Amino acid sequence: MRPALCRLCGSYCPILVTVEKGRATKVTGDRNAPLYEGYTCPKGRALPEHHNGPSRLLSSRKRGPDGTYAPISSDDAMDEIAQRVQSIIARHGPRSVALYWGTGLCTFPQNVNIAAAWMEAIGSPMVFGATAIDKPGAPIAQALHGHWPAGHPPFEEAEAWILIGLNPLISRSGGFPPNNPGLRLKEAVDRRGMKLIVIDPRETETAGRADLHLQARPGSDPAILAAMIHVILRERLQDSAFLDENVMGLASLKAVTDDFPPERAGAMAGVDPAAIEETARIFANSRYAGIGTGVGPSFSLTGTLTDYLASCLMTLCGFWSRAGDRVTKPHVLLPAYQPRAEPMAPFPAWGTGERLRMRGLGYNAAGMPTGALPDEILTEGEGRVRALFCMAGNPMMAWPDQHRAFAALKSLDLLVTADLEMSATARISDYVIAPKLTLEMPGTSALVESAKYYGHNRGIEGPYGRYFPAVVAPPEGADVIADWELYYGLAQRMGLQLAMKTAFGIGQHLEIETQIDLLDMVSKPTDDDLIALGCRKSRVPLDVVKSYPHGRMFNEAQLRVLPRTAECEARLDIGNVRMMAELAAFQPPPFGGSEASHRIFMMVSRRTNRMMNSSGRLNPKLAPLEPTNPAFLHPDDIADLRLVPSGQVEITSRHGSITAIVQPDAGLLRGCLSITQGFGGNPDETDDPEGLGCNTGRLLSADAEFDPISGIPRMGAVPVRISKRP
Ligand SMILES: Nc1nc2c(c(=O)[nH]1)N[C@H]1C(S)=C(S)[C@@H](COP(=O)(O)OP(=O)(O)OC[C@H]3O[C@@H](n4cnc5c(=O)[nH]c(N)nc54)[C@H](O)[C@@H]3O)O[C@H]1N2
Ligand SMILES: Nc1nc2c(c(=O)[nH]1)N[C@H]1C(S)=C(S)[C@@H](COP(=O)(O)OP(=O)(O)OC[C@H]3O[C@@H](n4cnc5c(=O)[nH]c(N)nc54)[C@H](O)[C@@H]3O)O[C@H]1N2
Ligand code: SF4
Ligand SMILES: [Mo]
Repeated sequence: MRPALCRLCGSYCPILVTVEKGRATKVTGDRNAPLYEGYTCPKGRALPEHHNGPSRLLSSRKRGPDGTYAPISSDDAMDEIAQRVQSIIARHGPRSVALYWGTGLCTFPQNVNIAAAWMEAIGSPMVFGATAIDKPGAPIAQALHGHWPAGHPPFEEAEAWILIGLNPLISRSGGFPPNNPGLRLKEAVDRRGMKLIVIDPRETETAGRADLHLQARPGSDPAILAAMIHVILRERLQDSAFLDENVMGLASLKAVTDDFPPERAGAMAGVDPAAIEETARIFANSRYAGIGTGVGPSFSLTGTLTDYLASCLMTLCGFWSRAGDRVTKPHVLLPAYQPRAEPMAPFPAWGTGERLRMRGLGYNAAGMPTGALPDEILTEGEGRVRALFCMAGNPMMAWPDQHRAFAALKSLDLLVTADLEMSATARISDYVIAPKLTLEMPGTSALVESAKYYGHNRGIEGPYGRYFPAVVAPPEGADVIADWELYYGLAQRMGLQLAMKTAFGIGQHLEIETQIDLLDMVSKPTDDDLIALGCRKSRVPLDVVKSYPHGRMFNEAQLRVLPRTAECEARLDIGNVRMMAELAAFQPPPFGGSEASHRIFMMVSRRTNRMMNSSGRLNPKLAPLEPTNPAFLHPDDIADLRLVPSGQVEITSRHGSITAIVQPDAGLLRGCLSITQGFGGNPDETDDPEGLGCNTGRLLSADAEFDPISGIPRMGAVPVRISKRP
């Protein structure tokens, strides 16, 4: 059995892989690895099928004139793509080439670094990622509020934890410890008596374990958080000494939240005002407490304000590590960094980079606005995107507004997708590049260390470090390349020098200067060379980390927070003008109305245990267990609408319509419809709600409503009508 990390999602669980005749045959949790206690999920345990399943591409494909796909060698594919992209650049300029990377980046983060290096070498700033249609408000809020580099105390010291639109027992996502969230929750709630408070319209797996579940209406979170601040300031529960020393903007925050007494917020959110008061008191009376935010508020278009107010709550109560405290997230594979008990000042969250041609959008702290990329492809004129490279993402399943995404991708002169299978996006691509998969590549735990840059409560706690070699070779006879090798191969053919950038921070908030490494363009580096380059300044030398095959807690790398320096003038801003104006004008989306004799429901998204977004739907171990994505409704709503469980319903928004199978969920707030994304087929394929499921992206519009900074379109709290299909 060979030790490795599962890299299907950002949790990076340690695993043991049984290898027979050169193939992975079984995956279990690795109990000898620290922090995770042998934890895995069904997706991780299905890694052998991910690698060896019948749908895996063992060679690249090229689309012929009749629309069918034929194998092509990776070298020939790179020759042809290099020629085509050069002629597109010659005619239309480098901005006509765009890159989109998706969640498969977890496999080997250097893949994106090299693809981005190629984009820089050709001179195109059009690099888009899935993070801009996920929680883009988190980094933007951090820019507006400022950052506390010393971080927060460890989770095991928290006396209360608030989860807002986040379901870590299933998503194992940031905002809660990613290492074995079930056990962390049990230890905290059952053994330590930590108070868990969940704000979610659904009684999720996590909410079922909470002390308090605020079953709020989708899109109402800012009102609840503003009322919590109201209560804390009214009852003087804030940490005034911390505020005096480190913070500005208190008067503005107080003035605006004065207008959010719990009664008003409770009416907006549909929750008991007493529960909001109780939440505020539990939070502020804790020695330390934390808040995790998920995609719920982000999709409801309140992501930036929700994350900003969550940071304000942390700051009001001074829940940040102080001089002398142990640093909760010390560096191991990241370069040495000594935090101090002082703020890093707010910085501009937008307006510093490339502008899009539409909607006033541009580069921001969350990257380029992916929600507007289809229109950059469709809109005529100079700068129009004509070629798209899609790496480890599946736009046809993931981009909001599926019909528009389809029209955009079909209109491209060149679409190159790297995917392990003929995904929905692969099925309309000119070239499909077959990649090496995760067990076929070495890796490190650097990603879980740097996750802290994407939000204060993300990433792993403690001085944990891990390296592992590839576990298996690609199947015999396969012509598969690492995702990064496509961009390296194109650069070689185009005579370009690549410079790999490794950044330690986000936007302009950099703890440590970005590292730039020129790649040898004659003799190709290996996966391990790229890892070594990225770790060349690591706090613990990579070779030392390598000598512990199951990973280790490098306690010798543990640090204490140093005191504030006399010169530090930076202050965290809890009264940002734009955020205060947005809060003052805040109104939640209308809930429970009716239109033309139809009740209006609010559609919200949920994740399922066996799929990673659209990934897993062709996995022979997982797919039969999760064949479709039912539309969940409260049983009383099912009865009111005279529907029958497992019957077909038509769901219609202002922008589109899909057919789904209805299922009861007694824990769902009445008036909501909860459904998983990433299912269904392409618009030119036959709808099959029972076999393929349905694509909720068809109910969304890319431009009807969107966040003015990140450009994320409304993807949650979407008004829909539901009717029975004959
Ligand atoms: N309607 C709706 N839309 C949504 C969401 C929603 O909840 N509702 N969620 C949004 C969110 S949060 C996100 S993050 C995005 C996700 O957007 P995407 O990342 O674009 O979508 P995924 O379905 O995660 O696609 C991952 C793809 O990568 C492939 N893959 C996996 N590993 C590798 C690898 O190592 N190499 C390569 N080349 N490919 C690999 C998988 O087969 C899969 O096709 O979708 C967003 N869109
Ligand atoms: N098993 C599994 N794990 C995954 C993924 C997966 O597809 N499957 N996807 C990965 C990805 S890309 C991401 S981004 C993360 C996401 O991880 P999470 O952020 O935990 O996402 P969800 O599990 O969809 O939980 C979102 C919750 O928000 C609630 N909600 C909806 N609207 C609102 C609102 O306006 N306010 C509040 N307070 N709640 C609301 C929903 O009911 C739902 O329970 O998970 C990652 N992990
Ligand atoms: S939670 Fe599941 S998919 Fe994510 S890393 Fe762990 S085993 Fe893999
Ligand atoms: Mo995501």
